Amino acid sequence: MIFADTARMMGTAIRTLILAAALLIAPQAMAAVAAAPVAAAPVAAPAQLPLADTAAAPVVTPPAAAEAYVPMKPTDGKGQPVAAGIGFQDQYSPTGQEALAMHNYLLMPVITVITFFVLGLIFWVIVFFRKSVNPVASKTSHNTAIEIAWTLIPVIILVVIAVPSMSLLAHQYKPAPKGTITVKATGYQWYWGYTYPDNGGFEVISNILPDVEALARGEQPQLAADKRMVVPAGVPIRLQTTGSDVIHAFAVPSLWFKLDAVPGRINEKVLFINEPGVYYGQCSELCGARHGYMPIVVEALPKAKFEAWVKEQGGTVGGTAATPSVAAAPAPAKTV
Ligand SMILES: [Cu+2]
Repeated sequence: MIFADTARMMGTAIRTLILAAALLIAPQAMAAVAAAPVAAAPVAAPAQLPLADTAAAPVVTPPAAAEAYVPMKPTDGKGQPVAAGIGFQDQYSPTGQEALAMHNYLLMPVITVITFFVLGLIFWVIVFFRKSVNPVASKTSHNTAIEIAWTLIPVIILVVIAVPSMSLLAHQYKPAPKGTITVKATGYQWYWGYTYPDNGGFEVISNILPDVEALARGEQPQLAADKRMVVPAGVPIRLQTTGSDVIHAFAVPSLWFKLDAVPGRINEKVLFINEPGVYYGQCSELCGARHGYMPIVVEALPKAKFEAWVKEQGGTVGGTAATPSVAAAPAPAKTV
């Protein structure tokens, strides 16, 4: 007893001495000594730590890491605006490519030719028919040949434009074939919700990311969202839009897709994405204070990866209750 008491007193005295010395030496040293007793005191604790680690490891890490969905990194210049760009974004859907080709090879040449032709006529008149050169104006009021020409040529131009135009319009509104999956985009003030009625009906709520976080993820500010609308690539998707409060519009320029999201009704259009990638858009109907802060991020994945993502969200694949596994239970809470 006496020995034990003496030992304890000596221990306290030594510790006090060390502390005093440390105070004299340097503040850094003091911090080190102050930390030392904390680490040294629970002698039994370090022995338990590895035990706790090994017990927790198989439960937490491996299942999550095995099939975990990782948001795809966007490709520069693909599916998003480019700096100083003045034309359309590159197109990644069949109708988009058709429309872009029509714009580039039909509309732009016609517009350019007509503009320069009219500009030329104006200059011709200014130069050759000004008062000093042509003091006596012509009294001609009718010229059958010219009148037929300026009626017929515009008609031919309009017909030439109308034929591919109607065909493009028809392609854009072609109903979805049977067996395609449906995705419903709901506009809320001010975020998007993506529902997968053919995959169990879960909804993914998508909010804008702060600029700093967007940049950290390699995405453009104002365009990145925390959750994406994940869809399969290379298959037609029946995309429905609706609004929950006011009119919004679901628009993704690089997929040639724009459809109003109107409360109380469903709009529908086929979305076909040629290849996997990340495609950005924005709400395109003035919908209130934060209208400019509800970006759309569509991530197209190969079908198998899309199905893995669906399961991860707690959804089902192929119309049947594919895997109502343990992992499926907590997922809906995660997505909302
Ligand atoms: Cu909106």
